Parts: sequence; C-alpha cells; structure tokens
Amino acid sequence: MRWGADAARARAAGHPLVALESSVLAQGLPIPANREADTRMRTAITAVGAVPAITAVVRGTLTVGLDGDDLERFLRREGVAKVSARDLPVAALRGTDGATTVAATLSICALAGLDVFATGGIGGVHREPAFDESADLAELARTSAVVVCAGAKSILDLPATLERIESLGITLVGYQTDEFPGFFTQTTGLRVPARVDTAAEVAAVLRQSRAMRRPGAVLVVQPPPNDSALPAELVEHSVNEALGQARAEGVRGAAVTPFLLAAVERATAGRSLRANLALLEQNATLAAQVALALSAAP
Ligand code: PSU
Ligand code: MN
Repeated sequence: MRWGADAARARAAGHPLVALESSVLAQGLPIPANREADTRMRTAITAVGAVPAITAVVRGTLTVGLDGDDLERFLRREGVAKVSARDLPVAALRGTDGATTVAATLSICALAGLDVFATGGIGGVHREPAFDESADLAELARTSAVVVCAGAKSILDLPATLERIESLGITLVGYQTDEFPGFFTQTTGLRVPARVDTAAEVAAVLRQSRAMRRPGAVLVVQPPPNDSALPAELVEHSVNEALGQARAEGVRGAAVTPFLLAAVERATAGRSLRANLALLEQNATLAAQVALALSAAP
C-alpha cells in the first residue's frame, strides 16, 4: 500500500482523514465535471479541518491519497479501469491503473484503518435484471466505517436496495431526514429506520457499532441540496429512457452504472450532473465533520 504525501502526514499526526473513491472521477462523471468534483470535494473536506484521501490502484499498488501525475492520469482517464473489491487482487498482480468503486474503497479503508468515507450514491439492486446487485452492499456489510452518501442512485430499484441493506445488517441512518433520498431527488417516500441530526451523533453510532463488534458500516444518507435536487417525475422519465437505451445496446456488468448515469445526464440536459456535483460536495463536508467528531474525545 502506498500513502500519498498529504495523507501520510495526516495519518502520522493523527489528523482526521476522509476517504474518497476514484471511480466517480474516472467513470461516473464526464470530463471536465470530474475535475470539478475532485476540487470541490477536497476543498470542502479541507475547509472543515480534515484531510481528503482518494483511494485507487496505481499501476498495481493500492493507494490512499491519489495525487500529482497519478491523479491527472485518472482525471484524463487514460487507460484507467473500473475496479470493484473482487478485482483488487488481479489489478495488483497485473499492475493495472484502477479506479475504485465504493466496494473497492471500503476494502482499502479496512486495510488502511480509515473510518470515514464520502461518496455520491452507493450501488444497489438494479431494476433489470434484479439479480444485478452491486458488490457495494456486500462490502458495506463487512466493513466497519461511516459511509456518507445521498442514498442509492435513482437508476436502481430503491425499495429492493433498502430491503437488501436491511437483510445484510447494514446500520442505516438518515442525516436530518426520515426518508431514504433518491440521489438526484430529495424524497422517495421510503423511510429510514433512524434519524440523526448531528455529526457527533453519527460518530457515536459508529462507536456503538464497534463496541458491539458489528462487522458492517454505518451508512449515512443525506438528501441532495435544495437548490440542485431534481423533481422525481423528471428523474423517473429520464431513468426509463436510459434503461431503454441500455436494453437496446445490450449493456452489461460493470458498464451498466456508468452508462445509465451518462444517459440520465443527457435526458436531464445536464441538471443531473449539477445535482451530482452539489451532493458530492455536501457529502464530503458532512464526512469531514464526522471524521472530526470521531477524533475528538467521545
Ligand atoms: N455514484 C455516482 N457515480 C458513480 C458511482 C456512484 O454518482 O460513478 C460508482 C461508484 O463507484 C459505485 C459504483 O460504487 O458506481 C457502483 O457500480 P456497480 O453498480 O457496477 O457496482
Ligand atoms: Mn452490477
């Protein structure tokens, strides 16, 4: 494992770190919005007083704190593969440049001892075929960390995803909300089992979970910010269009999520992209606050 200079310094000094994934930069968002996402998330975390650490596989080396020329290569997506948790061993063996999904990032968090991770939306159960379930859920079930997100992407089957989160024993809390947000939308009509209102409370939930030796994550969901969230009807319509295109083109496997996100972006004339950037930034801020709360005395 390699630590970037800033991340290594933070770890040595005991400063709070926030892990970030790299798949959202190399696959999830288009160029140049991916660079904007990187800047906004890192700036947000730094503003709170924590240190951002992007995870990645850099030429086969698991990395915490992707930076410099390596980060540039990922932002320009020159030969960068999407890497989930199960892909890590082969990527390491082959010397691959791999952008880490939520699942892969969680594996690296466990190895590196990172407690807090901010992302946009987790993967979940796809609408079709329903057996296409993101490995993000299984890794959430076996990685003890706080994961801040805006729910699961609206391209997924959200009720089914919520059921799987329950089955897998993943602790789920809404941040200042009683609802499971829909990533692009604030409301879904689906309820979360518990609500928390402060970052300190989130930190306390992780401490409880660890005291009980629960193996899994504390998944914190926060709705996208008011001024950029999309109306549910627009998202529903766009997702249906995107699913039709995916079906027509026979898109499968790891390519499905990036394909659907790009199709929704086209169908919403870029509004989904603005929402995506805003919620990534907001999640980064909350994750940094949680990291600070965790590093303070309980
Ligand atoms: N959320 C986004 N953009 C993304 C993803 C999530 O806004 O690109 C990525 C994350 O890395 C997530 C992955 O872990 O999509 C899920 O992919 P899959 O369904 O193939 O597991
Ligand atoms: Mn899949």
